[in-house]
Amino acid sequence: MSRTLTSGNEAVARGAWEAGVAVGVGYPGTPSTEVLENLVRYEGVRCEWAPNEKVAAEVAAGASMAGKRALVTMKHVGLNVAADPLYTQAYAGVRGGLVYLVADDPGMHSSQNEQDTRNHAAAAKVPLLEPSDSDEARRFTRVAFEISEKHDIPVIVRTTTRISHGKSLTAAEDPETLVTRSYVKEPDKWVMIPGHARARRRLLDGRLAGLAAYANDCDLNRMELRDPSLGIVCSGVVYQYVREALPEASVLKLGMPYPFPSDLVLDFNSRVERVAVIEELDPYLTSRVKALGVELVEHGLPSIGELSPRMIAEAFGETPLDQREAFNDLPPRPPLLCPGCPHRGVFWALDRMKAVVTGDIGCYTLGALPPLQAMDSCICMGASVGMAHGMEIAAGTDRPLVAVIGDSTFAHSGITGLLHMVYNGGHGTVVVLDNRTTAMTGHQGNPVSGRTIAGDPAPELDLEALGVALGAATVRVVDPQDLEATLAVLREETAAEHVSVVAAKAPCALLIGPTELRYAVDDELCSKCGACVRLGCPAISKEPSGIASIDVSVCVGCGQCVQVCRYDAIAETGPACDIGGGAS
Ligand SMILES: Cc1ncc(C[n+]2csc(CCOP(=O)(O)OP(=O)(O)O)c2C)c(N)n1
Repeated sequence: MSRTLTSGNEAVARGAWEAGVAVGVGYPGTPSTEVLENLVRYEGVRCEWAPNEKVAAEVAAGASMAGKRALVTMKHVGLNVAADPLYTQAYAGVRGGLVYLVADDPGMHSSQNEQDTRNHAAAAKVPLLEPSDSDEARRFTRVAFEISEKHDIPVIVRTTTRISHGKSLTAAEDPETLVTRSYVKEPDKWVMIPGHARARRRLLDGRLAGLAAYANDCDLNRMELRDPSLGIVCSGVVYQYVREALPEASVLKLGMPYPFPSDLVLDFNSRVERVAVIEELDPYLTSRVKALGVELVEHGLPSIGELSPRMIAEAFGETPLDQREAFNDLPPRPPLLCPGCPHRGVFWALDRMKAVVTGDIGCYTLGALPPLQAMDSCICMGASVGMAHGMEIAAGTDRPLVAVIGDSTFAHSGITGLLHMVYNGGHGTVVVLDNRTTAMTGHQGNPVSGRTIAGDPAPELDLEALGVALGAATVRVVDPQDLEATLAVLREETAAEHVSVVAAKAPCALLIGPTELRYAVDDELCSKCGACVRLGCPAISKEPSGIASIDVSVCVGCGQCVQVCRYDAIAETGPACDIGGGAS
C-alpha cells in the first residue's frame, strides 16, 4: 500500500472520506481548521463553515438524523460552544455515523486556554479516540464512524496540535461502500422531552457498557510488552515521545481512552513490575489508573503545557537525544498586527480616546499588545459585547467604553450580546471590525464576508440592517484606514446615551496585498516624537538617534503613518519595486 507524508488534519479528512462521510461542517479554530479545508476537496462531500460550533454540531446532527454520515470539526474551546447539542446527542444517539473532530492545543500555541477534551467525553458520556500519528488519525476517524453507528452514539476523535499539524506516513484505502440509511421517524429517540430523555439516559448506560467491553478488547488500545521492569500508560502524541525517550519500556497505548479500558489496564499492570502514566494536560488517565488501585511511579512531569521526549527522558533519569536544541535557538517572533492592517486605525483611535475596551478573539486581539495596548479584556469569543454592558451597568468606568469584535466573531456569538444590550436598555458602543474575512485562522469565509468554504459567493450579512433590526439607535460605517474620521465617529458614539454599532470596514491587508506606494521618513523634518512608532507598524522603527525609519521591504504603502505625523516628515517615495507580499 502506498504511503504519503500527510498531516494529521489531512489524514482525518481522508479517513472521513474513506468512511463515506456525506456532510462535513465546522467552525475554524487552530489546530483543527485544515480538516474541513481538506475534506471540501473530495468529491461528493458537502462541506460548510458554520457561524459557530453549536450550529455546526446541529447541522451534523440533522445530517445524521437523515441517515448520512457527518463530521463536525472544531478546536477544543469550540466544544464548549457545541457542548449543549453534544451532551444530549449522547442520549439521542445517531442514525448516520456522527463524529466530532476536536483538536486540543496543549501549550496554548494559538488558544486562550488549555482544555483537555477527554474530560468533555467522560462528562458527555461519548466515546473518545485518540490517534498517535497521521495514519492513525485516518484509521481512527474511519473506525469512529463504525463505532458511532454500531453503538448508536456520537464519537469524538481528539487530536492535539502536534498530531494535527505534524506529518507522518499515511496509507490510503478505498472508500467504504455504505448501506444506504434514510430518515426514519423515531420521536422517542430524537425528541428529548423529559419522558423520552429519562428512558434514553438509562439506555445510554447500556451502550456505554458495550463500549467499555469494546475498549478492553479492540485494537485501538495496544499493549507493547518489552522490558517488564517499567510499563508506561499513555495516549496520543505522548506515545511517540515515550517511544523516543524510553525505547525499552513496555507501553500500554490507549487509542480509546474513554470509556476507560479498566480490565486491559489491570492486565498490563500484572505483566510489568512498575507502572507510570505519562500524559499531557489533565491527570485523566492517572486518576483512572489510580482508582483501579494501581500504584504509580511518581515522575513529576507537569500537567501544564506540552511534554517532550527530552522532558520524559530527564524525568526517568535517561540521557535525552539532543534534537530539540536546534528549535530552541530560533529567534523569538512576537505576534504583531501586519503592516497595513485596518484594525490598527481603530486601536489608534481608542488609544487616543483613552477608552476602556472590552475585546474579543481574532487578529485584533493583538491591539492589546504594546505599543497600542488598547484592549482591556479578552475571555472567549463574543464576550466583548456582554462585558461592555456588564461594565456599564456596574458603573465600571468614567472613560469611554467600547466593545471591539471581529466580523467572524460577531457572527459567531456577538449578535446575542448586542440583543441583550438593547433589550436591557444599555448604552454601549460595539465596533465590528469587518475586514471581510476570518483572518486569524487563515482567511476563511464567514456569513459577513459572504463566501462559502468552497470559495463560492454567498449572501453577505448586512451589518447595518442587522444593527437596526436588533434595535441599535445608530449604525455607522467607517473606514478604519481613515484615522481621524474613525476617531471622530467613535468619540461621537461613545458620548451618546444609546446603543450604537460602528462597522469599521476595510479589507484585511493580506487580502488586498501591498499598494504601489512606499513611504520614507525625511530626517530633517522628523521631530523624533514617536507618534508613527506608536502605531506598532512592523515597518516603522526608531533609529538610535531617535529619528523614525521605514523599512521599505516591509511597508505596504497604507499611509497610516502619514496620517499621524504632525510634521509632514513622512512622504511618498514613488512606486514600489517588486518586494513580494500580497494575498496569502
Ligand atoms: C470557540 C472558539 N472557536 C474558534 C476559535 C478560533 N478563533 C479565534 S479568533 C477566530 C475568528 C477571528 O475572525 P474575526 O473575528 O473575523 O477577526 P480577524 O481575525 O479577521 O481580525 C477564530 C475562529 C476560538 N478561539 N474560540
